[in-house]
Amino acid sequence: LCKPQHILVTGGAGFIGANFVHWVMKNHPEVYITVLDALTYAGRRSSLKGCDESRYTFIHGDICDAQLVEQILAQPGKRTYDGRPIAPIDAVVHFAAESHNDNAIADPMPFLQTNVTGTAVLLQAVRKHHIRFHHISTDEVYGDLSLDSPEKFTEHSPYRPSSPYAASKAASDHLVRSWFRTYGVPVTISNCSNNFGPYQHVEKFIPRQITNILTGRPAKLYGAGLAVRDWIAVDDHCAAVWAVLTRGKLGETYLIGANGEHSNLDVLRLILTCMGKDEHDFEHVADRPGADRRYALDASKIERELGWHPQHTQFEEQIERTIAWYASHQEWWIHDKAATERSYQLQGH
Ligand code: NAD
Ligand code: TDX
Repeated sequence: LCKPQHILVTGGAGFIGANFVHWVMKNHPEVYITVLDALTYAGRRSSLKGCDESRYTFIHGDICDAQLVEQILAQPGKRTYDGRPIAPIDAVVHFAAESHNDNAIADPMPFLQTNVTGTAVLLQAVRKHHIRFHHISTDEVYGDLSLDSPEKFTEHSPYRPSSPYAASKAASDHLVRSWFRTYGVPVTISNCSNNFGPYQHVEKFIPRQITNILTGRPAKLYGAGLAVRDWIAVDDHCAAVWAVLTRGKLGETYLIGANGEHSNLDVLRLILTCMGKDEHDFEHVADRPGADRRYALDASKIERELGWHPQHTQFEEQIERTIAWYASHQEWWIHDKAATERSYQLQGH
Protein backbone atom coordinates (compact mmCIF):
# COMPACT_ATOMS: atom_id res chain seq x y z
CA LEU A 1 0.00 0.00 0.00
CA CYS A 2 1.24 3.47 -0.93
CA LYS A 3 0.05 6.47 1.07
CA PRO A 4 1.55 9.34 -0.87
CA GLN A 5 2.00 12.68 0.86
CA HIS A 6 3.40 14.60 -2.07
CA ILE A 7 2.94 13.55 -5.70
CA LEU A 8 4.62 14.86 -8.82
CA VAL A 9 2.05 14.99 -11.62
CA THR A 10 3.66 15.28 -15.06
CA GLY A 11 1.41 16.74 -17.74
CA GLY A 12 -0.84 18.22 -15.04
CA ALA A 13 -1.89 21.12 -17.28
CA GLY A 14 -3.22 18.74 -19.95
CA PHE A 15 -6.69 17.22 -20.18
CA ILE A 16 -6.51 14.18 -17.92
CA GLY A 17 -3.64 15.50 -15.78
CA ALA A 18 -5.59 18.65 -14.86
CA ASN A 19 -8.72 16.65 -14.12
CA PHE A 20 -6.57 14.40 -11.90
CA VAL A 21 -5.13 17.37 -9.98
CA HIS A 22 -8.67 18.71 -9.36
CA TRP A 23 -9.82 15.23 -8.35
CA VAL A 24 -6.98 14.69 -5.84
CA MET A 25 -7.49 18.18 -4.37
CA LYS A 26 -11.15 17.39 -3.83
CA ASN A 27 -10.85 13.81 -2.62
CA HIS A 28 -7.47 13.70 -0.85
CA PRO A 29 -6.87 17.09 0.74
CA GLU A 30 -3.93 15.70 2.74
CA VAL A 31 -1.83 15.26 -0.43
CA TYR A 32 0.47 18.02 -1.72
CA ILE A 33 0.98 18.21 -5.52
CA THR A 34 3.80 19.41 -7.72
CA VAL A 35 2.86 19.76 -11.40
CA LEU A 36 5.57 19.55 -14.06
CA ASP A 37 4.30 20.59 -17.48
CA ALA A 38 6.00 21.98 -20.60
CA LEU A 39 2.83 23.91 -21.59
CA THR A 40 2.94 22.67 -25.17
CA TYR A 41 0.00 23.60 -27.42
CA ALA A 42 -1.99 21.03 -25.36
CA GLY A 43 -1.23 22.39 -21.89
CA ARG A 44 -2.98 25.31 -20.24
CA ARG A 45 -2.09 26.88 -16.94
CA SER A 46 -5.72 28.03 -16.63
CA SER A 47 -6.94 24.43 -16.49
CA LEU A 48 -5.75 24.48 -12.85
CA LYS A 49 -7.66 27.65 -12.00
CA GLY A 50 -9.63 27.14 -8.81
CA CYS A 51 -7.05 24.79 -7.25
CA ASP A 52 -5.94 25.90 -3.79
CA GLU A 53 -2.59 27.67 -4.34
CA SER A 54 -1.34 26.56 -0.92
CA ARG A 55 -1.61 22.92 -1.90
CA TYR A 56 0.34 22.76 -5.12
CA THR A 57 3.34 24.12 -6.99
CA PHE A 58 3.46 24.54 -10.75
CA ILE A 59 6.78 24.03 -12.52
CA HIS A 60 6.98 25.00 -16.18
CA GLY A 61 9.46 22.55 -17.68
CA ASP A 62 10.15 19.55 -19.87
CA ILE A 63 10.24 15.93 -18.66
CA CYS A 64 13.13 15.37 -21.10
CA ASP A 65 15.24 17.85 -19.10
CA ALA A 66 17.15 15.41 -16.88
CA GLN A 67 18.75 18.14 -14.82
CA LEU A 68 15.43 19.74 -13.99
CA VAL A 69 13.79 16.40 -13.16
CA GLU A 70 16.74 15.55 -10.90
CA GLN A 71 16.44 18.91 -9.18
CA ILE A 72 12.73 18.37 -8.54
CA LEU A 73 13.06 14.82 -7.19
CA ALA A 74 16.25 15.39 -5.20
CA GLN A 75 14.60 18.14 -3.15
CA PRO A 76 15.57 17.52 0.44
CA GLY A 77 12.11 18.01 1.90
CA LYS A 78 12.92 21.37 3.38
CA ARG A 79 10.37 23.30 1.38
CA THR A 80 7.76 25.18 3.27
CA TYR A 81 4.55 26.97 2.56
CA ASP A 82 3.54 29.67 5.04
CA GLY A 83 6.03 28.22 7.50
CA ARG A 84 4.64 24.68 7.20
CA PRO A 85 7.04 22.04 5.85
CA ILE A 86 6.13 20.23 2.62
CA ALA A 87 6.93 16.51 2.54
CA PRO A 88 9.38 15.28 -0.11
CA ILE A 89 7.89 13.86 -3.30
CA ASP A 90 7.12 10.21 -2.68
CA ALA A 91 5.27 9.28 -5.89
CA VAL A 92 5.20 10.30 -9.55
CA VAL A 93 2.05 10.03 -11.67
CA HIS A 94 3.17 10.32 -15.27
CA PHE A 95 0.57 11.76 -17.67
CA ALA A 96 2.82 13.99 -19.81
CA ALA A 97 2.76 12.90 -23.45
CA GLU A 98 2.11 13.94 -26.98
CA SER A 99 -1.37 12.48 -27.18
CA HIS A 100 -3.00 13.13 -30.55
CA ASN A 101 -2.96 10.57 -33.36
CA ASP A 102 -3.42 13.05 -36.22
CA ASN A 103 -0.41 15.05 -35.03
CA ALA A 104 1.68 11.88 -34.82
CA ILE A 105 0.74 10.95 -38.36
CA ALA A 106 1.81 14.42 -39.57
CA ASP A 107 5.07 14.43 -37.53
CA PRO A 108 5.96 11.48 -35.28
CA MET A 109 9.29 12.77 -33.95
CA PRO A 110 8.01 14.83 -30.97
CA PHE A 111 6.13 11.69 -29.89
CA LEU A 112 9.37 9.73 -29.65
CA GLN A 113 11.05 12.55 -27.76
CA THR A 114 8.38 13.12 -25.10
CA ASN A 115 6.71 9.72 -24.85
CA VAL A 116 9.81 7.53 -25.06
CA THR A 117 12.83 9.64 -24.06
CA GLY A 118 10.82 11.66 -21.53
CA THR A 119 9.57 8.50 -19.82
CA ALA A 120 13.14 7.13 -19.69
CA VAL A 121 14.39 10.36 -18.09
CA LEU A 122 11.74 10.09 -15.37
CA LEU A 123 12.47 6.40 -14.81
CA GLN A 124 16.17 7.11 -14.28
CA ALA A 125 15.34 9.78 -11.71
CA VAL A 126 12.82 7.71 -9.73
CA ARG A 127 15.27 4.81 -9.82
CA LYS A 128 17.98 6.97 -8.27
CA HIS A 129 15.69 8.35 -5.55
CA HIS A 130 13.61 5.18 -4.88
CA ILE A 131 10.32 6.86 -5.70
CA ARG A 132 7.03 5.14 -6.58
CA PHE A 133 6.11 5.58 -10.26
CA HIS A 134 2.71 5.22 -11.91
CA HIS A 135 2.66 5.27 -15.69
CA ILE A 136 -0.46 6.37 -17.59
CA SER A 137 -0.96 4.57 -20.87
CA THR A 138 -3.58 3.71 -23.44
CA ASP A 139 -5.55 0.78 -24.82
CA GLU A 140 -4.12 1.67 -28.25
CA VAL A 141 -0.94 -0.29 -27.44
CA TYR A 142 -2.97 -3.46 -28.14
CA GLY A 143 -3.84 -2.42 -31.70
CA ASP A 144 -7.45 -2.75 -32.78
CA LEU A 145 -10.26 -5.32 -32.79
CA SER A 146 -12.61 -6.21 -35.60
CA LEU A 147 -15.98 -4.48 -35.58
CA ASP A 148 -18.05 -7.63 -35.37
CA SER A 149 -16.23 -9.72 -32.74
CA PRO A 150 -17.17 -9.86 -29.07
CA GLU A 151 -13.46 -9.84 -28.15
CA LYS A 152 -12.02 -7.25 -25.73
CA PHE A 153 -8.46 -6.38 -24.72
CA THR A 154 -7.20 -7.82 -21.44
CA GLU A 155 -3.92 -7.38 -19.54
CA HIS A 156 -2.71 -10.45 -21.48
CA SER A 157 -3.44 -9.13 -24.97
CA PRO A 158 -0.32 -8.93 -27.17
CA TYR A 159 1.18 -5.52 -27.89
CA ARG A 160 0.32 -4.68 -31.51
CA PRO A 161 0.32 -0.87 -31.87
CA SER A 162 -0.74 0.31 -35.31
CA SER A 163 -0.02 4.07 -35.26
CA PRO A 164 3.09 6.10 -34.44
CA TYR A 165 1.40 7.48 -31.30
CA ALA A 166 0.39 4.02 -30.10
CA ALA A 167 3.86 2.65 -30.88
CA SER A 168 5.48 5.42 -28.82
CA LYS A 169 3.18 4.65 -25.87
CA ALA A 170 3.89 0.92 -26.26
CA ALA A 171 7.63 1.67 -26.17
CA SER A 172 7.16 3.67 -22.97
CA ASP A 173 5.22 0.81 -21.35
CA HIS A 174 8.07 -1.58 -22.20
CA LEU A 175 10.60 0.79 -20.63
CA VAL A 176 8.56 0.98 -17.43
CA ARG A 177 8.28 -2.83 -17.16
CA SER A 178 11.98 -3.29 -17.82
CA TRP A 179 12.94 -0.76 -15.11
CA PHE A 180 10.81 -2.82 -12.69
CA ARG A 181 12.35 -6.15 -13.61
CA THR A 182 15.96 -4.96 -13.98
CA TYR A 183 16.27 -2.29 -11.30
CA GLY A 184 13.34 -3.05 -9.02
CA VAL A 185 11.81 0.42 -9.49
CA PRO A 186 8.37 0.37 -7.80
CA VAL A 187 6.10 0.86 -10.81
CA THR A 188 2.53 0.26 -11.94
CA ILE A 189 0.97 0.85 -15.36
CA SER A 190 -2.63 1.56 -16.34
CA ASN A 191 -3.97 1.42 -19.89
CA CYS A 192 -7.21 3.33 -20.28
CA SER A 193 -9.81 3.67 -23.01
CA ASN A 194 -10.96 6.96 -24.64
CA ASN A 195 -11.63 9.72 -22.10
CA PHE A 196 -14.00 12.66 -22.41
CA GLY A 197 -15.01 15.57 -20.21
CA PRO A 198 -13.91 19.12 -19.33
CA TYR A 199 -10.51 20.57 -20.35
CA GLN A 200 -10.07 18.26 -23.36
CA HIS A 201 -8.34 19.96 -26.29
CA VAL A 202 -10.61 20.89 -29.21
CA GLU A 203 -8.53 18.70 -31.54
CA LYS A 204 -10.10 15.55 -30.01
CA PHE A 205 -13.27 13.98 -31.42
CA ILE A 206 -15.96 14.95 -28.89
CA PRO A 207 -14.82 18.53 -28.10
CA ARG A 208 -14.13 19.17 -31.79
CA GLN A 209 -17.72 18.38 -32.73
CA ILE A 210 -19.21 20.36 -29.84
CA THR A 211 -17.10 23.45 -30.55
CA ASN A 212 -17.64 23.17 -34.31
CA ILE A 213 -21.36 23.36 -33.69
CA LEU A 214 -20.95 26.19 -31.14
CA THR A 215 -18.93 28.24 -33.67
CA GLY A 216 -21.19 27.57 -36.67
CA ARG A 217 -18.84 25.08 -38.36
CA PRO A 218 -20.05 21.72 -39.66
CA ALA A 219 -19.36 18.64 -37.50
CA LYS A 220 -16.75 16.37 -39.14
CA LEU A 221 -16.85 12.60 -39.28
CA TYR A 222 -13.83 10.56 -40.39
CA GLY A 223 -14.79 8.03 -43.08
CA ALA A 224 -18.14 6.34 -42.59
CA GLY A 225 -17.94 6.72 -38.80
CA LEU A 226 -18.23 3.00 -38.16
CA ALA A 227 -15.12 2.87 -35.97
CA VAL A 228 -15.89 2.09 -32.32
CA ARG A 229 -14.28 3.67 -29.25
CA ASP A 230 -14.78 2.61 -25.63
CA TRP A 231 -15.64 5.85 -23.79
CA ILE A 232 -15.01 6.64 -20.13
CA ALA A 233 -15.79 9.83 -18.19
CA VAL A 234 -12.47 11.39 -17.19
CA ASP A 235 -13.40 11.46 -13.48
CA ASP A 236 -13.76 7.68 -13.49
CA HIS A 237 -10.27 7.40 -14.98
CA CYS A 238 -8.91 9.69 -12.23
CA ALA A 239 -10.44 7.56 -9.47
CA ALA A 240 -9.02 4.42 -11.09
CA VAL A 241 -5.53 5.92 -11.28
CA TRP A 242 -5.73 6.75 -7.59
CA ALA A 243 -6.78 3.17 -6.83
CA VAL A 244 -3.80 1.75 -8.75
CA LEU A 245 -1.36 4.27 -7.28
CA THR A 246 -2.37 3.55 -3.71
CA ARG A 247 -3.49 -0.09 -3.79
CA GLY A 248 -2.05 -1.56 -7.00
CA LYS A 249 0.48 -4.38 -6.92
CA LEU A 250 3.98 -3.31 -7.96
CA GLY A 251 5.02 -4.40 -11.44
CA GLU A 252 1.41 -4.96 -12.50
CA THR A 253 -0.70 -3.53 -15.31
CA TYR A 254 -4.39 -2.62 -14.92
CA LEU A 255 -6.82 -1.92 -17.75
CA ILE A 256 -9.27 0.93 -17.07
CA GLY A 257 -12.54 1.04 -18.98
CA ALA A 258 -16.25 1.53 -18.41
CA ASN A 259 -17.99 -0.67 -21.01
CA GLY A 260 -18.73 2.42 -23.07
CA GLU A 261 -18.51 1.19 -26.65
CA HIS A 262 -20.13 3.44 -29.27
CA SER A 263 -19.51 3.99 -32.97
CA ASN A 264 -18.27 7.46 -33.93
CA LEU A 265 -21.41 7.92 -35.99
CA ASP A 266 -23.64 7.22 -32.97
CA VAL A 267 -21.65 9.59 -30.76
CA LEU A 268 -21.86 12.33 -33.37
CA ARG A 269 -25.61 11.86 -33.81
CA LEU A 270 -26.07 12.06 -30.05
CA ILE A 271 -24.08 15.31 -29.85
CA LEU A 272 -26.05 16.81 -32.74
CA THR A 273 -29.37 15.84 -31.18
CA CYS A 274 -28.38 17.11 -27.72
CA MET A 275 -27.40 20.43 -29.30
CA GLY A 276 -30.72 20.80 -31.12
CA LYS A 277 -29.36 19.97 -34.60
CA ASP A 278 -30.54 17.53 -37.22
CA GLU A 279 -28.67 14.25 -36.76
CA HIS A 280 -27.65 14.25 -40.45
CA ASP A 281 -26.14 17.72 -40.20
CA PHE A 282 -22.42 16.85 -40.58
CA GLU A 283 -19.70 16.39 -43.19
CA HIS A 284 -17.73 13.28 -44.03
CA VAL A 285 -13.98 13.94 -44.22
CA ALA A 286 -10.94 11.77 -44.96
CA ASP A 287 -10.19 9.01 -42.46
CA ARG A 288 -6.71 8.46 -40.97
CA PRO A 289 -4.33 6.25 -42.91
CA GLY A 290 -4.28 2.88 -41.14
CA ALA A 291 -7.16 3.93 -38.88
CA ASP A 292 -7.90 1.61 -35.95
CA ARG A 293 -11.36 0.07 -36.17
CA ARG A 294 -12.43 -0.79 -32.65
CA TYR A 295 -11.12 -0.53 -29.09
CA ALA A 296 -12.85 -2.34 -26.24
CA LEU A 297 -11.41 -3.37 -22.95
CA ASP A 298 -12.14 -5.75 -20.15
CA ALA A 299 -11.62 -3.94 -16.83
CA SER A 300 -12.53 -6.88 -14.60
CA LYS A 301 -9.05 -7.10 -13.03
CA ILE A 302 -9.12 -3.60 -11.48
CA GLU A 303 -12.76 -4.10 -10.46
CA ARG A 304 -12.03 -7.44 -8.80
CA GLU A 305 -8.64 -6.72 -7.25
CA LEU A 306 -8.91 -3.03 -6.34
CA GLY A 307 -12.67 -2.60 -5.99
CA TRP A 308 -12.80 0.29 -8.45
CA HIS A 309 -16.01 0.70 -10.46
CA PRO A 310 -16.95 3.47 -12.89
CA GLN A 311 -19.59 5.84 -11.48
CA HIS A 312 -20.43 8.05 -14.46
CA THR A 313 -21.72 5.50 -16.93
CA GLN A 314 -24.85 7.28 -18.20
CA PHE A 315 -23.30 8.19 -21.53
CA GLU A 316 -25.98 10.62 -22.71
CA GLU A 317 -25.97 12.48 -19.39
CA GLN A 318 -22.16 12.76 -19.48
CA ILE A 319 -22.25 14.05 -23.06
CA GLU A 320 -24.85 16.65 -22.00
CA ARG A 321 -22.58 17.75 -19.14
CA THR A 322 -19.62 17.97 -21.48
CA ILE A 323 -21.60 20.07 -23.96
CA ALA A 324 -22.68 22.37 -21.11
CA TRP A 325 -19.06 22.74 -19.97
CA TYR A 326 -17.82 23.77 -23.44
CA ALA A 327 -20.79 26.10 -23.91
CA SER A 328 -19.97 27.91 -20.66
CA HIS A 329 -16.14 27.92 -20.99
CA GLN A 330 -15.60 29.51 -24.40
CA GLU A 331 -12.73 31.58 -22.99
CA TRP A 332 -10.87 28.33 -22.24
CA TRP A 333 -10.97 26.93 -25.81
CA ILE A 334 -11.75 29.72 -28.27
CA HIS A 335 -8.08 30.71 -28.75
CA ASP A 336 -7.18 27.21 -29.96
CA LYS A 337 -10.14 26.73 -32.25
CA ALA A 338 -9.19 28.54 -35.47
CA ALA A 339 -5.61 27.21 -35.51
CA THR A 340 -6.79 23.65 -34.87
CA GLU A 341 -9.29 23.81 -37.71
CA ARG A 342 -6.70 25.33 -40.07
CA SER A 343 -4.32 22.49 -39.36
CA TYR A 344 -7.12 19.92 -39.89
CA GLN A 345 -7.94 21.55 -43.21
CA LEU A 346 -4.34 21.15 -44.36
CA GLN A 347 -4.50 17.45 -43.41
CA GLY A 348 -7.75 16.89 -45.31
CA HIS A 349 -9.77 16.32 -42.12
P1 NAD B 1 -3.02 16.14 -23.43
O1 NAD B 1 -2.36 16.23 -24.77
O2 NAD B 1 -4.30 16.84 -23.21
O3 NAD B 1 -2.01 16.66 -22.30
C1 NAD B 1 -0.66 16.37 -22.29
C2 NAD B 1 0.05 17.33 -21.33
O4 NAD B 1 1.45 16.97 -21.30
C3 NAD B 1 -0.01 18.80 -21.77
O5 NAD B 1 -0.31 19.61 -20.66
C4 NAD B 1 1.38 19.08 -22.28
O6 NAD B 1 1.78 20.44 -22.12
C5 NAD B 1 2.22 18.14 -21.43
N1 NAD B 1 3.49 17.78 -22.08
C6 NAD B 1 3.68 17.36 -23.36
N2 NAD B 1 4.98 17.15 -23.58
C7 NAD B 1 5.64 17.42 -22.42
C8 NAD B 1 6.99 17.37 -22.02
N3 NAD B 1 7.95 17.01 -22.87
N4 NAD B 1 7.30 17.71 -20.75
C9 NAD B 1 6.33 18.08 -19.89
N5 NAD B 1 5.02 18.16 -20.21
C10 NAD B 1 4.69 17.83 -21.46
O7 NAD B 1 -3.14 14.58 -23.14
P2 NAD B 1 -4.25 13.77 -22.33
O8 NAD B 1 -5.35 13.40 -23.24
O9 NAD B 1 -4.53 14.46 -21.05
O10 NAD B 1 -3.44 12.43 -22.02
C11 NAD B 1 -2.68 12.30 -20.81
C12 NAD B 1 -2.08 10.90 -20.76
O11 NAD B 1 -3.10 9.93 -20.80
C13 NAD B 1 -1.15 10.58 -21.94
O12 NAD B 1 -0.07 9.84 -21.45
C14 NAD B 1 -2.03 9.75 -22.86
O13 NAD B 1 -1.22 8.87 -23.63
C15 NAD B 1 -2.87 9.01 -21.85
N6 NAD B 1 -4.20 8.54 -22.31
C16 NAD B 1 -5.08 9.44 -22.86
C17 NAD B 1 -6.35 9.01 -23.22
C18 NAD B 1 -7.38 9.97 -23.79
O14 NAD B 1 -8.46 9.53 -24.15
N7 NAD B 1 -7.12 11.26 -23.87
C19 NAD B 1 -6.70 7.67 -23.05
C20 NAD B 1 -5.77 6.78 -22.50
C21 NAD B 1 -4.52 7.25 -22.13
O1 TDX C 1 -13.01 15.25 -36.14
C1 TDX C 1 -12.89 14.05 -35.89
N1 TDX C 1 -13.77 13.18 -36.45
C2 TDX C 1 -13.70 11.83 -36.24
O2 TDX C 1 -14.53 11.08 -36.77
C3 TDX C 1 -11.83 13.54 -35.03
C4 TDX C 1 -10.85 14.48 -34.40
C5 TDX C 1 -11.79 12.18 -34.80
N2 TDX C 1 -12.67 11.34 -35.41
C6 TDX C 1 -12.63 9.88 -35.11
C7 TDX C 1 -11.26 9.24 -35.16
C8 TDX C 1 -11.37 8.16 -34.11
O3 TDX C 1 -11.96 6.99 -34.69
O4 TDX C 1 -13.06 9.76 -33.76
C9 TDX C 1 -12.35 8.72 -33.08
C10 TDX C 1 -11.69 9.30 -31.84
O5 TDX C 1 -10.64 10.18 -32.25
P1 TDX C 1 -9.70 10.94 -31.18
O6 TDX C 1 -10.54 11.77 -30.28
O7 TDX C 1 -8.60 11.59 -31.94
O8 TDX C 1 -9.17 9.74 -30.28
P2 TDX C 1 -8.32 8.40 -30.58
O9 TDX C 1 -7.53 8.51 -31.83
O10 TDX C 1 -9.24 7.24 -30.43
O11 TDX C 1 -7.27 8.46 -29.35
C11 TDX C 1 -7.72 8.85 -28.03
O12 TDX C 1 -7.92 7.76 -27.19
C12 TDX C 1 -6.79 7.03 -26.81
C13 TDX C 1 -6.71 9.80 -27.38
O13 TDX C 1 -6.49 10.92 -28.22
C14 TDX C 1 -5.42 9.10 -27.09
O14 TDX C 1 -4.50 9.95 -26.41
C15 TDX C 1 -5.72 7.92 -26.22
O15 TDX C 1 -4.55 7.18 -26.01
